[in-house]
Amino acid sequence: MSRRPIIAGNWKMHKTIAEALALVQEIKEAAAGCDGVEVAVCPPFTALAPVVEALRGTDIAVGAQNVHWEDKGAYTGEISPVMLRDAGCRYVIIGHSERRQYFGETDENVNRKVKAVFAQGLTPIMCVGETLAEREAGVTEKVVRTQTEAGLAALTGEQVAGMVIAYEPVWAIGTGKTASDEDAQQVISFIRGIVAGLYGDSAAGRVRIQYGGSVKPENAAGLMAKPDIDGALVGGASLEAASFTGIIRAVV
Ligand code: G2H
Repeated sequence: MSRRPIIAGNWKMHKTIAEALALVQEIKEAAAGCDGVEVAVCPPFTALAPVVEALRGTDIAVGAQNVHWEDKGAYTGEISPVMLRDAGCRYVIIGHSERRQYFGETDENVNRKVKAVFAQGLTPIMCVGETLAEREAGVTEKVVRTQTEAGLAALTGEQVAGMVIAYEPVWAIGTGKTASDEDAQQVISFIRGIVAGLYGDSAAGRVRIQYGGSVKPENAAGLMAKPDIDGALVGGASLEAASFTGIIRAVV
């Protein structure tokens, strides 16, 4: 089954509106013609609407980095799926390890958010991954299974087939350490197997599963050559047009 890879830039808490617009202008020019790969950028909330406007008429999608599960209400400081749809987003990153680690994101909340995002016609990029201590304790598969099963609970097979899962080993995030191509392929294939068990072979064959964690132009081609790796969620290297488009070009 052929799946179109997706390279998504997770800008985290970087870029003012002016900086965001300058970056997408460069990405737009440099990524022109890279048709074999889907490209998405995930700016901070403040830059979402201006970036959507700047990318209008291109194939580059825009995503948010977090969301609340309610559509509206007394949740000071939160942003709802309705607001993200209104701003022109297509994707929403959910359950990034930094949300889990610093902001108490639980598997249950990840699942609520995934369902809420689907209800507004948006597509979740759901992140899972083990810490260094968990990897060293030999419980990577147990952790990834728990996160994946909880995050995907009560979805339909069609929803799962259409979403994106990002495998991001926490020890490889922003550290310069990348999982080896084989390690990443092994865990991502394991995740695809979990999806097959829950939602059947068709959903497992269609769901796109990215790798994330210190992806750079130098290591992207090897990772993307693996049969189950369908793109990358890129942090640090997505903040400069040259490195981000270098990764895109390594895939096409
Ligand atoms: C993992 C990744 C983006 P980086 O968090 O989601 O960041 O590429 O900087 O490791």
